[in-house]
Amino acid sequence: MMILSLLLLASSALAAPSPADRSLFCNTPAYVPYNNAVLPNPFVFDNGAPVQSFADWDCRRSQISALIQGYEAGALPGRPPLVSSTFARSGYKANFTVTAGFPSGTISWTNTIAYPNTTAPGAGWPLVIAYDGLSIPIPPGVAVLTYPNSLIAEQNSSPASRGVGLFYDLYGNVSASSMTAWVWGVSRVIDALEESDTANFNLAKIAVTGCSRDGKGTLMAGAFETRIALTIPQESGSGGDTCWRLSKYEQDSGDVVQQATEIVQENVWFSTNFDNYVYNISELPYDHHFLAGMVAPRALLSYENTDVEWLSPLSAYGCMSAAHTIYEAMGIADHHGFVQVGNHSHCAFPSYLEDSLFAFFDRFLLDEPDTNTNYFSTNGVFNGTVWDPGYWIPWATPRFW
Ligand code: MCU
Repeated sequence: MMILSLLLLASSALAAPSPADRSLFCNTPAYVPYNNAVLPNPFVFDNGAPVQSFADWDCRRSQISALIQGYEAGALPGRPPLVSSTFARSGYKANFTVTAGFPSGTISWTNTIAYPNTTAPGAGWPLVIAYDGLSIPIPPGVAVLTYPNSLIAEQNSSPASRGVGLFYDLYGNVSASSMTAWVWGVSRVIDALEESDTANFNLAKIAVTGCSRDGKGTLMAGAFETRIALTIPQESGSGGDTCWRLSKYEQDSGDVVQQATEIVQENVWFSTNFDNYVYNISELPYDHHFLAGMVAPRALLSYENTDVEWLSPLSAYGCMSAAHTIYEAMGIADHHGFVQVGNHSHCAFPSYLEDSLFAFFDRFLLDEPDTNTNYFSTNGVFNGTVWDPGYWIPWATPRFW
């Protein structure tokens, strides 16, 4: 018997791990030594081994999640034991109040919902979660839930807003930045919707959007909350769909853009740990193309505005071009859109952008799977700074499929 068990042990130790078992071998440290001025290659593991398949990417994505939390976002807590909601509807409006926390204490906040004034589809309404307030047009047949993210974590200034808001009333003095706290709150809204008999949403069809600082938060939500089908950050600028390295390059080239050294002093969107890296950006073993890549294979459509130099226009285009390689590796480049124009004020949405926006809505929220979503473009107005993809994106893109 003893010999038999020894034999069994030996043979299971020698067998190649199945894809499910491989996750057991996925190491996800929060810090890894690194130093490279150009954009890091998303297609190598922390230990330098190549990432070649969807199964590899599952592990790589977990590594990226750990790194982003470790270096700049702080730790994202999971679902607490208590999550519940109340729902009060009047006509096409409703209040959806979420309560979440522990037996020792909970927090509550009210989200407002606007329903379409037509008959609900059998599967329930597709839903857009709008950070603070909506600044894009929404096509007919989609409901909007306005999420009071600044109540969950304040974002007025640094350091005054640090640790202020409902999330911190619940968790105390933790590493999570305001943007991370907002992700947690979005996840609790979705938890509560999953358990609500009355709200009537199709939870396979959830989008999230927000502009500017709330665009940064939107990208974080799409990256960390996999129940979101479509992520639409609008003019998120630095700390959003731009890369720290490219914003530094733009600034060093003479443009006045927001970069890491400024952003950590201005507000509390990042953890205090990020202060240790803002003068040593090359030491980050990731950049924001990895953050955007965490959204894949789900849909991501970001808008940028070259009229606002502060938003770091070259950085946004370069960073999203780098993120695009992750969608290309998956064979779904058209799940990732980027549209960068000028001639409008910050967070305005000119009507000629509706083609791309509604195409993404049609395809990913409104059951029109054949819609063309190939939208990846810039007007190229980079204030004289030169974009050199061969230098910044030195990797070859693998093919997972
Ligand atoms: C683009 O988002 C921010 C930007 O990062 C800040 O530097 C600036 O103060 O505010 C922008 C914003 O949120 O505008 C509404």
